[in-house]
Amino acid sequence: MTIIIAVAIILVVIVGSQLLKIAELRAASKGELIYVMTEKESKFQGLLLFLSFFVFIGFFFWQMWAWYGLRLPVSASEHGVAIDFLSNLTYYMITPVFIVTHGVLLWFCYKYSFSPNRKALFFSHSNKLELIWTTGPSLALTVLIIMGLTSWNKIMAPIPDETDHVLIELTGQQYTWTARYAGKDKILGRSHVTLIEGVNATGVDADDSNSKDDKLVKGKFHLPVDVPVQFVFRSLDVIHSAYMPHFRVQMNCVPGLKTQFNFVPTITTKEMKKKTNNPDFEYILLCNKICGAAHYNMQMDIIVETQEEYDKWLAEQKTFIE
Ligand SMILES: [Cu+2]
Repeated sequence: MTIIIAVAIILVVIVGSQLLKIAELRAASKGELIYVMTEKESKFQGLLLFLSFFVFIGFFFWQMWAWYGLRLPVSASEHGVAIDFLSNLTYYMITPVFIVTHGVLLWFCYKYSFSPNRKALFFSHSNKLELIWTTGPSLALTVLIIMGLTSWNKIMAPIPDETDHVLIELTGQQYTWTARYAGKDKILGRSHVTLIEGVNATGVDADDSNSKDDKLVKGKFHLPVDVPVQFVFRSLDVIHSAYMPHFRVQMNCVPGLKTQFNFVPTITTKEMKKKTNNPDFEYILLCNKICGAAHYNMQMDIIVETQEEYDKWLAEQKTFIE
């Protein structure tokens, strides 16, 4: 079957090129130039381009309609609401511009298609136009950038020590995550790659007294709802990226340095199952850098629950020394 299709395609190409040659010869015998477009042909091509605008924009809206349900559910973190707002605002601003510019571009292909009776207007400069198309986008971008920077600064500010919070270190390595809870002292013990050995897969320093109550967790980790969570990210090998889409969080995990992010989860897993009408819903931590062959499998479930449920779960986890 493959051979037949291949042969058919080759034959179509040969027939096509032969037809073209015949047309060339026919035109040459009449003294015409086949590659010079007539006004009629040009108008027709322009019309096709203009009509393609409706197909193109139609497809654009069709995609929005067809895949609307695939969007992330409502943000499950405080700062995520601001991120969603900015993202939506950007779309509301660029969509009309996108449609109008493409409409004008393709309409002009028709309106100003070749005509032997029209001389092209030489038009090199207009201060007025330059001013309009420079200040317009600049103003729009300034608004977006100022709003974005303000949100970013708020989001990226570390949690002050005096605020009650949970401290978790997430370590990425090919192809797994380890979460380390700071324990009762709320301080993560020292860790270093040179200490990685056997079960101590993330190199926690057992001699540091702050390490003694640290808890290492694999597979899934829990968060209390409405409590700020400070994350510290590390990597043991290549660059990974901690991606928690439902909380609108993504941060690179870079070997040799620590990165941070904090957020307040606002919706428990149970509530989200109801909201999304999906009894199997789970929050998830994914690696979002293509870090190697099993990258796709580098993930952890996140359970957001009430403070009591969280305390109970944490008490059951073994400390680093155990
Ligand atoms: Cu990875």
